[in-house]
Amino acid sequence: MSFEEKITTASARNQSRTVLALDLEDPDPSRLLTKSMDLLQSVKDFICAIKINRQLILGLGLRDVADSIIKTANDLSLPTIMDAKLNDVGHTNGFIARTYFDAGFDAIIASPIAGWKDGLDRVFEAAKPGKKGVLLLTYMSNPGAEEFYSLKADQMDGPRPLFEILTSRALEWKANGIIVGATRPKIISIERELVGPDLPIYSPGIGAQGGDAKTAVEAGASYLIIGRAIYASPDPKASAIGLRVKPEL
Ligand code: 3DU
Repeated sequence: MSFEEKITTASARNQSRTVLALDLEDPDPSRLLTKSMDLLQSVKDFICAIKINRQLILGLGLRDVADSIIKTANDLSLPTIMDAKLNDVGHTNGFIARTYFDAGFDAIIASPIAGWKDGLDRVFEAAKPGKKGVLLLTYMSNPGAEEFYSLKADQMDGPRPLFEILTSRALEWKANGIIVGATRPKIISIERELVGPDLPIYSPGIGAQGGDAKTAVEAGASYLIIGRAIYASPDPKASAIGLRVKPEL
């Protein structure tokens, strides 16, 4: 099954658009692993995918993440996304992407800023054989993101904001999704208009960063990336249920 088939199936099964950001912290690796696995077990029926970033890889090591979290996710039929925010030249991008895919990740997040030639091309090449997904960051959720993503750049048809150019490239390069902060519902609507109805938009920044789940979906988000609003809640399971936005909305 491709990454897209896996996430669509899990989303329909669990009636959820939530991608759990498993960003727990603990200086003790064995406690970190236990906390992560416990959290996963408590919310598994209310999410459609798991996103892991370098924070957890640094704490546990790739092998342990693969043997525990990715294995459990596979058993639960939940796809895993590696938030590598890849942004390098081709050969290291390719190596890093292949290493994560070989460890079992179903998709990877990259920044489109490196451009195609000898940059992003290698990430897409690495994704092809295993039908893995490539998600591209087109507008971040933090306040400082405006400094660059909204900058206007001259194009053949006049000046356009950088985020619109990145979004056009994501379509051209056949990315499996784009990432736009939930803190900016207006930008989500503009990007939805640009990409049409089919390309999934993943939206982080719900709760702790001020974004709202329903507003983001109404603006055009397909999936919601949620971390602290679930794992830092006194009752993660109840929060995961409360933040669930059903796929048909
Ligand atoms: O704010 P939260 O705790 O829900 O975490 C959001 C997650 O999404 C976190 O893993 C972060 O690395 C990721 N993310 C953003 O927050 C903002 C972006 O623009 C892209 C990814």
